[in-house]
Amino acid sequence: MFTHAIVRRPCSRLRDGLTSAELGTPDYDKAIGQHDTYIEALQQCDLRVMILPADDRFPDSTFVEDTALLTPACAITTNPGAETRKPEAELIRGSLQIFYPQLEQIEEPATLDAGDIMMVGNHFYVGLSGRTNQAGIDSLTGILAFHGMTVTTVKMRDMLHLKTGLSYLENNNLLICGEFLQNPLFDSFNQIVVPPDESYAANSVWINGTVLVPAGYPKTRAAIEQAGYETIALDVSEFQKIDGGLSCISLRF
Ligand code: CIR
Repeated sequence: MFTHAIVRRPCSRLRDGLTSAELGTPDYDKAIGQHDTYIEALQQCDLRVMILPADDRFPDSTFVEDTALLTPACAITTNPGAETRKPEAELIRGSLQIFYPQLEQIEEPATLDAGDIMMVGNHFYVGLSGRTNQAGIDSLTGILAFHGMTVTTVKMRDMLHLKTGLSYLENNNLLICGEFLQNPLFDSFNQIVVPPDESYAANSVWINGTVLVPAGYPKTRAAIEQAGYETIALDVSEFQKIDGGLSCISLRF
C-alpha cells in the first residue's frame, strides 16, 4: 500500500518540454486543471499529497517520477539522461529528505530515469533505454542489492521509458504492449494486453487497489476492470503532448 505522493505543479514553460509526439503545444491553463484533477484522484486513493511549486527553469519538472526511486527500504535520486532534466534530481532532494533522511544518489557517468523502473515487490525491472545507461543500471543494482532487492535489465528498442509500455498492477497482473509483448521476461505475468491504438494507456497507475487510467482508452479501461480493479479515468492530454504519461506526474510511496 502507498500512503504518500509527491507532485510538482506544471510550470508556465511546459510547452518547452522535451517531446517526440506530434500532438501540438500543451495549453498551460488546461494542464493546470488536469493537474488539479490528478491530485484529487491521488487523494481519493487515500494518499497524502505533497504539492511542490512549479519551477520555470525546468519545463519537464512536473514529471517528478523520473527523478527518484522510492522503496520501503531506501530512496535514490537519479541522474536523468536528458541534459535539460539533470538538475531536477537535486531539485527534489530536499523534499524527499523529509521522508528519507538518508538518500542515495546516481551520479555521472551513470544515467537513470526512474520512468525506466518498474517495481514488482522486492524486484525491479529496469529499461536500458535512450535515457538509462548500463552504468545507471549497475549503480542502481548495487544500491538495491545492499537493501536485499534485485534487478532485471530490460533491453529496449523504441519506447521512451520502460513504463511507457508496461505497468504492474500487483497480483501478478501486468499491463503490456508493443515491443514488450515478445519479450520472454514477461511471460510469467498475467498479461493484460493493450492494443496498439491504445498504447498510451499502457502507462496506467495502480494505487491501493484502484487503477488510474488515461481518459479516452475504453478497451484498456474495460480490460483492467475485467481483471477486477476499480478505475479512475483522467484526462492528461496536455502532458501527453510532451511525452508524459500518468505515472510520470507523481512519485508514490
Ligand atoms: C521527457 O522527455 O523527459 C519528458 N518530456 C517526458 C517524461 C515522461 N516521463 C516518464 O515517462 N516517466
